[in-house]
Amino acid sequence: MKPMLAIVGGFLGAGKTTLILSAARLLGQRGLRVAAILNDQGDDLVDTHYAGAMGLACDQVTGGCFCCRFPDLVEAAGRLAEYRPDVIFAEAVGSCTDIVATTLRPLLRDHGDRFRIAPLTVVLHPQPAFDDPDLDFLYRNQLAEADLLFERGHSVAAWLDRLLSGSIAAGARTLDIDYARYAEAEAALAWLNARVTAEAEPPISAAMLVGPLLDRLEARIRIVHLKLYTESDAGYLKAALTGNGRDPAIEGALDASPSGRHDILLNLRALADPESLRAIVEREFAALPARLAWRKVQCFRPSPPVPYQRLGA
Ligand SMILES: Nc1nc2c(ncn2[C@@H]2O[C@H](COP(=O)(O)OP(=O)(O)OP(=O)(O)O)[C@@H](O)[C@H]2O)c(=O)[nH]1
Ligand SMILES: [Mg+2]
Repeated sequence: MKPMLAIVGGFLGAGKTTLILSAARLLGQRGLRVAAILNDQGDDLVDTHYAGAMGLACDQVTGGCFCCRFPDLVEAAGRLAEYRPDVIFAEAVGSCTDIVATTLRPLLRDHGDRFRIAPLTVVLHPQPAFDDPDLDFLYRNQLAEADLLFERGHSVAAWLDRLLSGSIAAGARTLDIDYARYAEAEAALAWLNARVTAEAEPPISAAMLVGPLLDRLEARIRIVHLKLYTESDAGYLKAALTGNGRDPAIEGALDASPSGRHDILLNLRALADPESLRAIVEREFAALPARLAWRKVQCFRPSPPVPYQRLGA
């Protein structure tokens, strides 16, 4: 049986990874094997670490979205097919749209012999609308091309049943989208991915490290999605903020004991220019009661989308 390849799109922080992980658990209970492809403009992805830590077979496409890195997507799916999964979920970059024309239809045309191509799911963002015109543009286009919508709080099992039923057409709606406007909207965002080691003497708990850091970053940055994943000998902690003034979502060992070393992975998407974003992040990290070693920092604006191919209406 060919594995089903199911693309899950939706805005930054909408809940794509959360949905994929819940779906993987449910399918696992039904005796099915699941794998996932995560996708981002940069590398060092919190989502991949997290999904891997949850025991999911994962691969990733980095350095651009599925549309611009189409051959990488096909390769990643081919690698995962070796695990003989029943379903491969592929999470698109949260600022990406026009997925039907650039990814789903080419998959249907050229790779339908290896994969059963599922309808495009778009996860609704908990915020019904964005007051920023660039974010609004991206989000509206994402919704317009969905074959299936998933909304938080609704039944994951019911969504899966529809996804797997074969009764919903895949790639039914293509967009008529202005790529110059699309590029401009994405360029309003800045991406920052950092890997930092913090050594604290006396040892400090992850919660004591992360809590004040989130407060300080939130006060200075227009956050679209901030994900922070920290590991120490006391366990892991994942914190996420999907906007300013919201409560962070925390998972993992919030009550973990103090530790002398924390390996931190930060993925931050913000309405900002990359240079100021990086300066703010470095300044606020420097205020931590710990000695820092910056292992890697990437900070950039997404480059204009140039699809590998496009099969319009
Ligand atoms: N309460 C609740 N929180 C959710 C749900 N889905 C996602 N979240 C939270 O929303 C935040 C963002 O979820 P993710 O699944 O990381 O979102 P994403 O779409 O994968 O984000 P990007 O990969 O950055 O585009 C996380 O902190 C989740 O815990 C949900 O169904 N209910
Ligand atoms: Mg994600």
